[in-house]
Amino acid sequence: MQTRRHFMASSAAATALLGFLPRQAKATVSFETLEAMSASVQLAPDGYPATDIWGYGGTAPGPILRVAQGGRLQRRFVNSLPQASSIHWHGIRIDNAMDGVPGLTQAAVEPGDGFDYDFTLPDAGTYWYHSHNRSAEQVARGLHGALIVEEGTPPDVDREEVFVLDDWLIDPETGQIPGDFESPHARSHAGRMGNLILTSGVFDKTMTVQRNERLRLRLINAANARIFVLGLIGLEGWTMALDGMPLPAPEPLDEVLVLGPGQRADLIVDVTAEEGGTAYLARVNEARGAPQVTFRVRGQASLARRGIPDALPPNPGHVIDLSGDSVNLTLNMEGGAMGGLREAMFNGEQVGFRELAQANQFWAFNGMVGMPDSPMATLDRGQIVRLTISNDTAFPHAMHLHGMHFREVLTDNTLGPMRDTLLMDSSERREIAFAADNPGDWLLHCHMLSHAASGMMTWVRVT
Ligand SMILES: [Cu+2]
Repeated sequence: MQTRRHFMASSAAATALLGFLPRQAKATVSFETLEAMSASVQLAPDGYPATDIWGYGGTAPGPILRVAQGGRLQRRFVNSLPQASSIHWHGIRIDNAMDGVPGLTQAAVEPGDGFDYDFTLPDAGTYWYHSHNRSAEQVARGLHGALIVEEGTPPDVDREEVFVLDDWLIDPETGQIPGDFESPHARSHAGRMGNLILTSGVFDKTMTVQRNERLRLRLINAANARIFVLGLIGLEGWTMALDGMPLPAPEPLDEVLVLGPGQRADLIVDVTAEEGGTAYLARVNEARGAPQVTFRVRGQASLARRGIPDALPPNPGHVIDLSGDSVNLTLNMEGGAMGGLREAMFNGEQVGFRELAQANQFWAFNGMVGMPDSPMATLDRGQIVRLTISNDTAFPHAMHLHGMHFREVLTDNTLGPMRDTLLMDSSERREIAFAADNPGDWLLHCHMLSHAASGMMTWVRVT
């Protein structure tokens, strides 16, 4: 007869076995991992020291993730960093639980822990993923990468290139990233600017192309604060999509393309420079212009250029109809150096600007500094929201809404392109409209990451 002791021992063994087996079983179907880890990489030009970074898979930017439109992205995020972290999937119309915002949609993933990200991707386009914990530090250390959602029928081009634009702050003597991620000056002014501008982790990115070759360029501004002002030299083309979303018709790019932090653009360009010549994607706001990407033209792809490309197929849904009822909201941005902010609510108390500065906080949304406990608005699912944003500060800001794209309401009451990040100049007042059609708690913040860390953060709830 089985003794009680024997029974307990064997049931404990059985429990242990049961506890063990499912984990084993799960491991065989587990997601591919995306591991955030330390690594040493050569970012600076040859002759300079290598740089210690934090990167997904040990590279910066991380691996390009590609998924078919309507498909599913499944990754086990493994945090091998010395800090807690999370991944935000920027611009994705995502299940709220997968949005990667610690304290709002999930707990930060502690060192040594993991988190399974699993979501569908309804919209084709150029997106990106990045850390959303201590992001002013973690994104600057390299935790970002491209997320490409491919159309069922891709446009007719000869090749595609993904260019992640970033600026790194590197000590040229040591090659290392200075640890002053909470610099009061960066926080209170334009944000943390780098001294080494890279394209997909490469200094002076150069590639060989052919005359009349047609390229699709997917540009992503992954910088903490830098605004890229870009132009084409020896290339001619069109803006096809902004922030992932196709424009109704290709827009000739004959002036500059401005990309604020977090923003993306899809271009189709033809190489028009002569054989043996050089073409550039260039930063045209710098003295005499500076090459972002250099294209050496060798040979000829065809005798003549092709015609104007067809528009990219529109993404499904995204209806913003202003003819019916709407909820009207306002967001006043105040603070920063030379901003004249006298006082604001911080941690439940009204405090003066000097006291805020001592707490290393500088910015307010509607008189409130930092992430409020309650949402700035609770919206019924499906409501149309019109949000007027006033930038009463001396600096530009890149306002990013999670979970839903918006369109700008232009002065003639027409709607601008669909975006997820709006770059606003100092003293501007702009209106955006969106359909609150994705339930959950969604962040609305400045994508100058030092600004987000020092006050510019709020959220809306869609019920
Ligand atoms: Cu800002």
